[in-house]
Amino acid sequence: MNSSTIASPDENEYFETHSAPPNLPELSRIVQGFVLRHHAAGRHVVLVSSGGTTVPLENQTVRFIDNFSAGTRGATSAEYFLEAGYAVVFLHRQFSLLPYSRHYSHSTNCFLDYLSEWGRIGEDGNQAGGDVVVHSKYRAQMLDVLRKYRRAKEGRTLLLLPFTTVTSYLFLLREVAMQMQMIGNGALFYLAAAVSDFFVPPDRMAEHKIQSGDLSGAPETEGAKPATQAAATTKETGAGKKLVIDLDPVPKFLKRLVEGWAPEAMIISFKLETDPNILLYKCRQALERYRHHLVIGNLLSTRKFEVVFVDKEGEQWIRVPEAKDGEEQIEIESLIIPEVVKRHEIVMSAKKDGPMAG
Ligand code: 9Z3
Repeated sequence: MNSSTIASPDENEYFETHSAPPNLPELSRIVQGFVLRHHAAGRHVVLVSSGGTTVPLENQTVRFIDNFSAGTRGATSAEYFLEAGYAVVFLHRQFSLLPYSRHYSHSTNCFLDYLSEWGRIGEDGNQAGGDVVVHSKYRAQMLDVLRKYRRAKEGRTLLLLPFTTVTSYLFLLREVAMQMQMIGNGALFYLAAAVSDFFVPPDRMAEHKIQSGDLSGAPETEGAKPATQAAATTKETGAGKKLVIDLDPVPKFLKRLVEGWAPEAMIISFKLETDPNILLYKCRQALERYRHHLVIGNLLSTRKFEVVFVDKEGEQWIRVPEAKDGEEQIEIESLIIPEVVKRHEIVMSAKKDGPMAG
């Protein structure tokens, strides 16, 4: 199916009125090569999206709205997919957590705390000809991470694609999905990124930094939108200026992904809530609305300890067992990924055996 045949006016308008990332054609070629190479080697390919998207309030962006996500879910999941033999396209918010380096980059330790000095003490009492080594306490764990990282690097099984804004995320998602179409249901989408639901349309976007102070007497700003047109405006309240933001809804791209961009792939989305009473309802609603394979629900406060898989058969909770004394808690992704892989295999074999086979 060609995506353009089912594109809604909203979707078309979004892509027509926003600029694609300038390096999109080059990235597209890189993704194509990556997908083809791994498919030829008999590997499945998963797109893992990770981190939050931003919504700029100004063209020359000083202020923006962000979505919560450190990238832990995505980066950790990517590691377990690589362990399970998948090639991973890691579509992530720039500077959020990355597979492997996540163990050191965002820890409460400074990375220098993992290191110690080793060497000879010179005559002046200072270290002379010394070396920097990993602190013995961290050596075994770091060696394990290093070996996995090297394996991914040597096999070129991890492709990093950064985004910042919701627009760059959507252009990249569409492009990668189109390239992954060639591997049919060997493609898996694991959408853990926290994607903005609202945006500022380009025709209502301020060019320059929105001013909170008094500008009377200042030279006129080139490209300024009249207050009536701008999506973000300041209003005098008497007790100071108020910022009023009027955002449009982002078109429902998950629907486009399922129906047009990657109709044969297995698609998994995440649903984040804070109110436990509505989590299951919202997961079922998403499944009903987009008709994809699986929604993984999680609550902000317990996301590292429990998630719920919701599909058309029902729901299944996955919980991290309590750690015994002195033991480290296991990562919930070490339970999520094997379950996802199992379900992907079922989807792939069902298609093989189905009426369309052959
Ligand atoms: C998630 O629910 C992720 O699991 C988290 C991961 C963002 C909670 P961290 O990166 O957090 O480990 O800190 N992602 C989906 C979030 C989202 O915005 N989903 C939309 C929704 O819930 C649908 S695409 O409506």
